[in-house]
Formats: sequence, C-alpha cells, structure tokens
Amino acid sequence: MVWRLIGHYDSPFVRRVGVSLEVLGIPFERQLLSVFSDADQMRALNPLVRVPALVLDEGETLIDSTAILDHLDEVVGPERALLPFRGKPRRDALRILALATGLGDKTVAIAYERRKSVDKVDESWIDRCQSQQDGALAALEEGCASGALTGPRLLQPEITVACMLGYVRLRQPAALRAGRYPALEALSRQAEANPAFVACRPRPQEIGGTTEEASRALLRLLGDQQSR
Ligand SMILES: N[C@@H](CCC(=O)N[C@@H](CS)C(=O)NCC(=O)O)C(=O)O
Repeated sequence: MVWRLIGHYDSPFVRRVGVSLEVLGIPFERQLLSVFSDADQMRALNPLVRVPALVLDEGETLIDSTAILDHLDEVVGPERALLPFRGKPRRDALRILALATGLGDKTVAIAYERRKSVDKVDESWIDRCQSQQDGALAALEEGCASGALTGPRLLQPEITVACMLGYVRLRQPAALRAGRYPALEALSRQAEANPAFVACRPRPQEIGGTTEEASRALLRLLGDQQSR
C-alpha cells in the first residue's frame, strides 16, 4: 500500500511534505480532507484536527510536518536526507526552518482571525502578527542574500521557505510587497518552476472561493504581480 498524505496544498505545511516526497521520489497518494468540513474524519487521524498527516503503509499515522519530514529523512538515510545530519550546517538549517514555519504560523493566525465577523476581528493582534512576519521575512532575506539558501540541491530550508512564501502571497499578498525581498523572490521563482513544486500546486478546489478567485489566488502564489 502506498503512503497517503492528508490535506490540501493551500496549506504550506502539507505542501512542504508533498514537495519533499516528490524530491525524494517516494510514491504517495493524497486524501483531500478539510480540518473544517471533515473535522470528524480528521480527528480520527489526528486528535489535534490539523493537517498534514501521513498514513504509512502499516497503517501508522504520523502527524505534524516536522515529525513527518524527520521520518522521510530517516527512511532515505543521511546521504539523501533533506536536512544536514549534524553540527553547524544542521543548526543553521533548523534556524531557517524555525523562521519560515513561524512565518507560516503567523500567516495562518491572521487568516483565521479574518474568518471572524468584522466586528470581532482584533486588529491589534493582527498588527502584532504582521510585525512578527516582517521580522522573520527580513531575517530570511538576509540569510538568503548571504547565500544560505542557494545550494545545488533543493533541500528542506529552500523547500520550506518557498512553500511559506507561496502561502503568504496566496493569503496575505500585502506582506510581500514586490521588490522588498529580492533574494526571497528569486528563490521562490526558482522553486515554483521546479517539477516537485509544480506537482504540488494547489488545485482550485484546494484554494476555495469561486473558480475565478481560486485561479487568481494560484497566480498570486506563483508570484504574478498583476493578480494581487
Ligand atoms: N506545526 C504544524 C502546523 C500545521 C498547521 O498549522 N496546519 C493548519 C493548516 S495550514 C491546520 O491544520 N489548522 C487547523 C487548526 O489548527 O485548527 C505542522 O507543522 O504540521
């Protein structure tokens, strides 16, 4: 039985697992469950009712993208692993991942806050999340500009940063004003053209809204300036 990745690719956490599976050449299928409309089925897979989850062939289910990626690296071994095995390269990679996943967390938090009715939305909370996003983006831009993210292979830091940037552009494009983060924009452009990323583009039904809204959102994710 082939492994089953649970979740939509509009989630950057699901997408980074999908891209990693593609990069490593591990076959998998996907089950499009929503944490909102399929909450009961999701709870059976993950008591936290969150995506991603990865169901292995023995029926064991892994939850949380970091734990799933750790397993993939263990399966393929240190030569092909997407994270350096030890020492300073590993610590540096983990710092980039912390900044990138934190950026994703803050963007998800803002998206969920905006799901509330307008009179309940806490703008001061959103401001705080946005300043945290700005801090993470500035640090990632610095790391990327200094060559920390431009190795010859697509590794976990590049995969995760690019997935998070795509998600920010999808749900909160104003946070990534054109020209502000040139090194990150270049990384994202290059990653989105990679076959592993192309294979893990969210389809309209994974983005939501009307077909036209979803198509515009996908163009935004891919870096198209006109569709903002
Ligand atoms: N730390 C988790 C974060 C996953 C996450 O935030 N997933 C979101 C979708 S992007 C989710 O399932 N949200 C539902 C919820 O938290 O209620 C991971 O890396 O897997």
